[in-house]
Amino acid sequence: IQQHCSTGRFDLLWRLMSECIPEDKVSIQREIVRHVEYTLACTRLNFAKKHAFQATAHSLRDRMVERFNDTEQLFDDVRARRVYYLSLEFLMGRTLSNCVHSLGLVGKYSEALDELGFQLEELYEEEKDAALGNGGLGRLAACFMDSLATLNYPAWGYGLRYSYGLFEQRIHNDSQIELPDCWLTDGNPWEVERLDVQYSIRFYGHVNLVQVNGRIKSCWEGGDLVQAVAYDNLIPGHRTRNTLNLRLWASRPTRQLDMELFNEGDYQGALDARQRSENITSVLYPNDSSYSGKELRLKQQYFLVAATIRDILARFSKTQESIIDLAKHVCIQLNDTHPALGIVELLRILLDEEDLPWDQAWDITTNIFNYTNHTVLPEALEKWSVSMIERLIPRHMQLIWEINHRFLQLVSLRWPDETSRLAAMSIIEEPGAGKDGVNGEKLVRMTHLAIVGSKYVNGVAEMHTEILKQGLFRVFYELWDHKFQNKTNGVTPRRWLQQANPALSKLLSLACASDSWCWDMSLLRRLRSTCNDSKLQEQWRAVKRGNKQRLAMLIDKECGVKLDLDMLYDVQVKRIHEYKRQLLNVVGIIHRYSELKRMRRDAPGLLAVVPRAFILGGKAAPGYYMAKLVLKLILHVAKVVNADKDTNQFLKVVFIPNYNVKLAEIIIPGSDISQHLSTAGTEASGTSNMKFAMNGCLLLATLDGATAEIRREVGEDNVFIFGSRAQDVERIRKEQRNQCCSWSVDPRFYNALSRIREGDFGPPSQFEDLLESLRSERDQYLVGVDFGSYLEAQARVDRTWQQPEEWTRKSILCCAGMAKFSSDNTIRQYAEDIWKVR
Ligand code: B1N
Repeated sequence: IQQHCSTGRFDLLWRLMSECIPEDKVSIQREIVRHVEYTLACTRLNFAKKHAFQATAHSLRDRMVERFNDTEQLFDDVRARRVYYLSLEFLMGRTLSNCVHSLGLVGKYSEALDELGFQLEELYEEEKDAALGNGGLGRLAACFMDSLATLNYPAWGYGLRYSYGLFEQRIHNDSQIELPDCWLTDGNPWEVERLDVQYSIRFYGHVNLVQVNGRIKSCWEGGDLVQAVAYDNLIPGHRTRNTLNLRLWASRPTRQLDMELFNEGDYQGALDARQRSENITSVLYPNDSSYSGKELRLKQQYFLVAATIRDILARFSKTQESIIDLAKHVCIQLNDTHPALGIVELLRILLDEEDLPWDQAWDITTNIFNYTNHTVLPEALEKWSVSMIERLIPRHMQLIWEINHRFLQLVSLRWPDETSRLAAMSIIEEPGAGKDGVNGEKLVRMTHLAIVGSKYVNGVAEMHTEILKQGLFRVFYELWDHKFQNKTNGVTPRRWLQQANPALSKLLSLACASDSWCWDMSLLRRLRSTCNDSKLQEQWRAVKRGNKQRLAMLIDKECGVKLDLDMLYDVQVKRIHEYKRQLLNVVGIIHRYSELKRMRRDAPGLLAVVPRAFILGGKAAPGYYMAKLVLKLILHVAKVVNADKDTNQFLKVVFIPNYNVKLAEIIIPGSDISQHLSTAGTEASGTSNMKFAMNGCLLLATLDGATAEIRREVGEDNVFIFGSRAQDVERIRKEQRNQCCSWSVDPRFYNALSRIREGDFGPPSQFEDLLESLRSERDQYLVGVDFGSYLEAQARVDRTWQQPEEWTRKSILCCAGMAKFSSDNTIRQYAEDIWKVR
């Protein structure tokens, strides 16, 4: 900078720049009040809580901007190799608490606000969740950003700035209704709008061959242009000045109006076209673990990667390095296949704009991209119709054909006589090859494109990665075993322990004689030696009771149901999906209810039964009929059970509407046990299991996803496991389908179902399709097969609860053994094994 400045100007800038905003109480107050008056244009003598929140947020944003600028300066100076995390979803939740914690300013901001007449904790409640994600996949991206910043990596995230995040769920007439999530109506004090960072993104049009300097080149022209505008969301590291950026793109009408329409006098028509382009980033697709082949979704995906690759290349070009060295300086992680078109987009630019030869362009591209797979469910594997891609991004379809052609040549060299292998590995699925080929359409298999175009491919838990290598991607593993890696998911202990559970955090710091566990969770292992200590146990139970109280208050407010603090709080919160088997839980509740009724009849006196509160929450995708039926059943069962004075003190069922990040932060610390019931082999990892265990909540789970690893870390005796094993599921399914049942389904299962069929929970006709799906020859997810084993596990839970010391011991050991599942650990492994960044 000095080279480009006169000495006087440089000295002045340096002096001004070196002055950081001071961190004392009075300066904090001055900054907040300054924002009230000059940013919000309110009067500083009288402002509402809402304005206090916004001004506080602005003052913190300023501090992050300082740190971010320094961070960028440093990484430019040292020419850091940079990593980019591309995701269609970032489920960030709220920012205020995380921000003051990471800047280490909780105490000072509390004090400063106190004198201004506000409680910091009250201001937390003013903030809406940033819900730009569906569930685990989007929240993982958010946890990763936190760890990347905290571990001082040179990383950026890239995503979309949806105007509407995940819908708001309301319950009306025992059904889910969806309302738009208008999260930006009061503005967003955290983001930095970058009107100077804009790119034109092309859709449709055609590919021409043009001659340039005697060479024939492909040139994509015409069609529609849409502007991508950058919005930066700064990500503070904890206890470090390192501050990263999550850049989200919003679509805007292009600056070029259709002049022809204007000249013809069609003013309205020209403006209508502008209006249409606003739609691309308007709403998040509300599907979790399934995809919809809608053109608008494909547009979102291309829009994200086109703007992002432009932006990455613009930053790279400032380094003055040659484009040939791009892969030395840049690394990209694809969060599932959703941004996989980035591979084709970079290749296109290297070929058509940088004029590199194919082999070189392909070599650079495949050394930059890496792909994380998050699911093996067939309905979630993206396949775009060739004709749709051809129309929307014609040059990319040409390139996909060429990539596939060269790839299949490689395969046939390796296995000359195996044509079936070509069909199995092809990026293109021919009509009839899979059941998706509707109307005889050719489809692009995005998983195959992502594998072929990536340096490394990873699964998100050991078991999931094995299933990829031995099952879904077996043919690719046989070709390229070196490409496949495991990276078990993790969650950030800052948000999920320090911020969500202040009472436990305090106790942990006391018990470990250090508060560094938040950065190094292996310190929590110290608890192992004192898990039987009666004083620690007492404190531990007091903390849990406080957190249960917080949860009980939430439930009273949201559901109008009062829960006794002595009940066992049994929680299942996650997206509603058949494979997650909320049905197993509900049918189990019906069984328990029937048993209670029977016991009441047989012995009207005292009952020696563990009182349980079943607490459920989760959204159903708006078009997912079966999930909505399951929700309806939960609501009906809750209504009947809660109204029954006979059983009331032993059994309550509540459904908390609109489960989201901010509710999770209260629900998880207040849980005694949590249920993770997916049919073995279907849940890639699960991440709420990690959050629950960290907070001293026991797990009742199938051996699926990350559960086996959690069990290994916290000890076999401390997790309640049940159900069929993954390696048996396919065989059992087949036997069930063929009705050659060696699998006798527990009679208690059919008895519970007859309660539904006989109308105990409302008109049974409404649940016909549900009951039908549970007939043994159609029971795809083995609800009936696993039911007996599930009830036995629940009985073990009850017995353990009756021994409070034993329960507390397990609870402590769960928390003590979770170091492996800090996202810090996960991110370090990505950085070392995949990204090779420091
Ligand atoms: O990703 C999480 C895992 O912990 C969960 O087990 C897994 O189910 C989840 C299409 C998905 N897999 N696939 C999706 C989301 C949105 C969409 O449109 C698929 N989500 C997961 C983190 O690894």
